[in-house]
Amino acid sequence: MLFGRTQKNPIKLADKGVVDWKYAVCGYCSTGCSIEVGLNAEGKPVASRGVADADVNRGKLCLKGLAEHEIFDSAGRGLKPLVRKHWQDAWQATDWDSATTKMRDEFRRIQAQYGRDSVAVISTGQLLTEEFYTLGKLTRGLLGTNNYDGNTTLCMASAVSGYKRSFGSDGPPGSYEDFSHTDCLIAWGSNLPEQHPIIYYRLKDAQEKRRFPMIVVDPRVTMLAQMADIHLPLTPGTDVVLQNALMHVIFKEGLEDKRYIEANCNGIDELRAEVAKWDPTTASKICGIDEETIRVVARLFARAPAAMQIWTMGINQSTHGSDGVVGINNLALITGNVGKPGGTPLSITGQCNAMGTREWSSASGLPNHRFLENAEHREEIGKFWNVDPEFFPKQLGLKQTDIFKVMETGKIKGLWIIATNPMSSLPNTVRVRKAMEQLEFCVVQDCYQDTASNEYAHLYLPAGTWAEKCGVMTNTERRVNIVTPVAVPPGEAKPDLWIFNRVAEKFNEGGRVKFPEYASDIFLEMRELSKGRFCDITGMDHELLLKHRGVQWPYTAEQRARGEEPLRGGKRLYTEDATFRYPDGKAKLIPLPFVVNYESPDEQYPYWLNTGRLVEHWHTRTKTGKVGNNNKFSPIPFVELNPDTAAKLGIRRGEYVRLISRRADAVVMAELTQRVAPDALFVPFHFHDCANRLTIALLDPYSRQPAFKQAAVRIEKIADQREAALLSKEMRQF
Ligand SMILES: Nc1nc2c(c(=O)[nH]1)N[C@H]1C(S)=C(S)[C@@H](COP(=O)(O)OP(=O)(O)OC[C@H]3O[C@@H](n4cnc5c(=O)[nH]c(N)nc54)[C@H](O)[C@@H]3O)O[C@H]1N2
Ligand SMILES: Nc1nc2c(c(=O)[nH]1)N[C@H]1C(S)=C(S)[C@@H](COP(=O)(O)OP(=O)(O)OC[C@H]3O[C@@H](n4cnc5c(=O)[nH]c(N)nc54)[C@H](O)[C@@H]3O)O[C@H]1N2
Ligand code: SF4
Ligand SMILES: [Mo]
Repeated sequence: MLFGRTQKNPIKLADKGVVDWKYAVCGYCSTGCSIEVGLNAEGKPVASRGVADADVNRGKLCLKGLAEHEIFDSAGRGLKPLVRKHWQDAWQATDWDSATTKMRDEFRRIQAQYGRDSVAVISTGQLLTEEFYTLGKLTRGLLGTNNYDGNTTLCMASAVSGYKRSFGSDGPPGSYEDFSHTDCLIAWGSNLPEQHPIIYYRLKDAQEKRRFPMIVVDPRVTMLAQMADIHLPLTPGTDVVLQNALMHVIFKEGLEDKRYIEANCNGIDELRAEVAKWDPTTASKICGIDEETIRVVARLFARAPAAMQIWTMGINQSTHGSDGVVGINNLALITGNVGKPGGTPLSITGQCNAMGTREWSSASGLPNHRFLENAEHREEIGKFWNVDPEFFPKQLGLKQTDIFKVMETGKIKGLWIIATNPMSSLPNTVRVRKAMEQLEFCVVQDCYQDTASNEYAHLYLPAGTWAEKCGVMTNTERRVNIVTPVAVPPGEAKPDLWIFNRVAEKFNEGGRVKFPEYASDIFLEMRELSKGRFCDITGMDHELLLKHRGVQWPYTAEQRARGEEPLRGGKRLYTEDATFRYPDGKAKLIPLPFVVNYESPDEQYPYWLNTGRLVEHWHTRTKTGKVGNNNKFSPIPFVELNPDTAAKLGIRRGEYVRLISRRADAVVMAELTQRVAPDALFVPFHFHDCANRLTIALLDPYSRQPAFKQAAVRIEKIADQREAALLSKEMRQF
């Protein structure tokens, strides 16, 4: 294949002998790029390419998507179910029937001895939606534990909680298309070019066509901050103060949208009373942004005909996570920037199917945003599943972060971990280890056998991954898209759906509850449950999703019958007056008082510890650590350190240093960069036994999401660099 000018050094792509291309959605981030995987004559996946006619990515992929076919055949894949008596024993191979029988017997024994909720189930944002739905039915309908949650509590919980508090329901109201209509954009704690490269491409493309100002709020000079018109490097954890000050200016200068507020919002007086206290002079002393800049940004935002806000973990992962989201919603509501083209508060989701789990997994209640607390919902789902509604708990159980705390006290004895790696990804992992050691029976269901969490398992179930399976995923903009099977799982590994169905058979006395075997049939079942609801997918089926490269919800049977173009599906929510999900149709403006309730630097631990991500790696590196073209960019755990601080401490670039927090220590390589302020450090959390040995398990009071972005540490020089290198290597064996 030739590109560019044929006369001068044309780029030549290696011919990989692709004979067939198969369709999928990327299994990494929530952007939802459409991918085609190329198979050679032997049927082996050998290439990945973006799908040109897919609206999301328009032919493009980032470096993770481009190498995604390499994960099928990567090191460490689980090939057989494994069992052992104690987690310190050697593994013994077993067969699926014995494995699932053992699982039922152990979970039932533990429940009989310690109560129904003494078994916990921890799921993820990285399965297919039909798998989530099946797991929810099995957990809520048969296993019967209320301690069922997912890693989304580490990720999107604050966004969900903030949307619910402001609008009466979860559901991001905007689309990527809004970038093409907006006149001003504020990005709160989000580093799009690295974490959502193709959403960033959509933003950049729109900005080049219609110049609009971009304001980035982030203590670190991220790649996005470098592209910003105004960068606000605020004091960590103080976003709510800045939001209050922006609203203060907007009200003081009469820039609010009075008509919109009158027609759509409750609580304006209470909000005004709180923000009256946050004049820019007072606020700037706390958030570190000077008063004049606060005024300029407030005016830019409020005067823009359409203004948009996006955010990710810089907001969600804080003790003010849910409040930060409500603050964003407040700003959007008082300026009338909800549900209109270019005017939206759009939470940028994390994992490929974090949205699918919110909609269908029942982890936060019952399917399709139904609540356990609602008797009608329990009745309706009980009837539909053929489960006695009295079997359902009447209140939501513990969130993942609380489950681990309770586990440490010995009240939870059984655990099923599915497609998540909490030994690496939870804060304060020294404590997580103690919790895991208490377990009488732990099942890990993962596509890799060599994960840190599997160290503590008694039973390991080898799963297929990504396009070794079939089903749908929902992306950040509510687009439901399909993964078709490209490869078969290796060895005796099986798709998660198959595993759930086999486990369900063991719990399903007399076959009382129906568990369809195929994803397409499960989708039809979900479709029925979505009729007339907010997330209505009655107009969709697998074929339609494939044809259109995904369709945004809501897309109803009526829309389809009318022949309405599916791509126009659900571009925006709350497009008309009084369509919010509270009974009177109005949104709530919620005042946000501010208290410092997180760890901040002091004399003993003088540096802010900020943790996050790199473009080339995915979370705990179970995948990207094994793909050469990802891992080579950063194979070693490191800390970003300001050169002035390094000079003060006598630390040179490339030297190993020890970081120490009140929890534990970590040995990392020093990378000197102006990206971080002199009193701040940034450590990527991708490496096992590194960042999360240092982080603190303080939680947001509403969402129970951890404050991964704020902790205090000190730095120590290490005299023996050879030993430090060995120590650091030991720490990254996973
Ligand atoms: N390459 C890659 N992409 C990914 C992922 C991955 O692992 N690798 N993971 C996916 C997932 S699950 C998620 S959740 C997303 C996360 O995507 P992002 O949230 O964009 O990524 P992070 O690096 O976790 O954090 C974002 C920023 O928050 C900033 N921040 C820290 N403290 C504060 C604060 O107090 N206020 C503000 N305003 N900002 C602050 C950090 O400096 C950081 O730049 O990425 C998704 N995409
Ligand atoms: N310090 C710090 N910690 C953080 C964060 C941070 O910013 N800072 N971010 C948090 C956030 S936002 C997130 S989302 C979490 C992520 O944390 P985790 O969910 O723990 O991280 P992953 O490495 O994505 O774990 C997914 C696991 O599922 C497996 N897997 C992948 N695909 C499949 C599949 O199809 N089936 C099965 N059965 N298994 C599969 C993978 O091998 C891997 O072991 O980390 C959180 N932790
Ligand atoms: S931007 Fe996200 S969805 Fe798109 S290719 Fe990269 S990792 Fe995959
Ligand atoms: Mo996440």
